[in-house]
Amino acid sequence: DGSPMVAAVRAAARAAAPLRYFSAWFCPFAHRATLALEHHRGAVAYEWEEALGWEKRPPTGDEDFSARERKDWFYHWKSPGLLAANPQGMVPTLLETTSGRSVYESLLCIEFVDELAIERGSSAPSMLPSCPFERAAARLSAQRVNKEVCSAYYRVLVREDDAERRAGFAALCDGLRVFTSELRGDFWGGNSLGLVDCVLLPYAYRLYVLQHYRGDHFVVPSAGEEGLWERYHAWLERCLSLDYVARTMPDKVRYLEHVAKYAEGRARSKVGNAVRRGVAAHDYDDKLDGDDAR
Ligand SMILES: N[C@@H](CCC(=O)N[C@@H](CS)C(=O)NCC(=O)O)C(=O)O
Repeated sequence: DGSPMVAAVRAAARAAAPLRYFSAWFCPFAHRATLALEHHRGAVAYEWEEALGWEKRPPTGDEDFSARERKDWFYHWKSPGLLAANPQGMVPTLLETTSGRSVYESLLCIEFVDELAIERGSSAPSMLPSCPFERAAARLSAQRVNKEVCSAYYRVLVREDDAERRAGFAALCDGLRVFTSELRGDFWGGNSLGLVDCVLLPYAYRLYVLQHYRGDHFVVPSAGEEGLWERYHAWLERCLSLDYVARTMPDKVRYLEHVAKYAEGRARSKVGNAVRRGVAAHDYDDKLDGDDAR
C-alpha cells in the first residue's frame, strides 16, 4: 500500500528505531562518529555495540614473514553483527536495523549522522557549512587532516626507525599548523563543532601517548610561532570543555595500555599491518592488510 498515511507511519517507525552503532571504546575513527552522534544528541537515537576487541595468539601460518617471528600478536575479534553489516569489518559502522542498510567510513559517518539529524529536526547546528563552496573546503580540510595528522600518528607509533618516526611527527605538526591557521573562530568553521574539528579531535586528544612511548621529542609545542600553538591548544581546550565532547573521551591510562600493542608493533589490524609494510594508515588495503593477510 503506497498511501501517504502508510508512508508517514513507516517514516515515523524508521525515525523511532535506534541505529545500531558498531563501535570500539578505543577507536579514534569511531570516536568521530560518536562525536557527531553526541553533537546531535537526542536527534539520532542509537544503540552502541562494542563490536571489536583483541585476542593475543600466535599467527595462523598464513601471515607474512615478520608475523612468524613472534608468538604474541594481537588480532581483532569482530562481532557477527558487525561482519553482517559491513563485510570489511571496520568500526565505525552504523546500521538501520529495520532496512539492513549500513553506513561506514568515519568521515562519511559524520556527514551521514549530521544529515540524518537535521532531517529529524535536531536543534544543534549542522556540522557542515551551508555554502557549497565552504562545504567543499571543509571536506578538503577534513581529508587533509586525516592524511597529514591522523596517519602520521600511526607512523610515529608503529614505525621502528627513529628517523621515520621523527619525520612522521614533523608531518603531524605541519598538519596541525595548517589546521590552526584555518580556524575561523572558536572552531574550524566558526562558532560550533564541525566536520574538520570532529576528524581531528580524537587524535588531538590522544597525542599524549606519543610522548609516553617515543619520548620528549614527540611533544607538540605549547607556545610560539606568533601564537599559533597557543591558538591550537586553546582550540583543543575549548573542544574538551564541551560537556558532550568531554564525556566521550576514553580514560587516558586505559588508552595508554591499549595502544601499547601498536607502540610495540604487535597489532595485527589493517592500519597496523599497512603501516608496518610501509604505506600510510589511510592507504590500508582490505585484501593486503585484512583477514587474508593474517
Ligand atoms: N578508514 C576507516 C578506518 C577505521 C578503522 O581502522 N577502524 C579500526 C579500529 S580503530 C578497525 O575497525 N579495524 C579492524 C581491522 O583492522 O580489521 C574509517 O575512517 O572509518
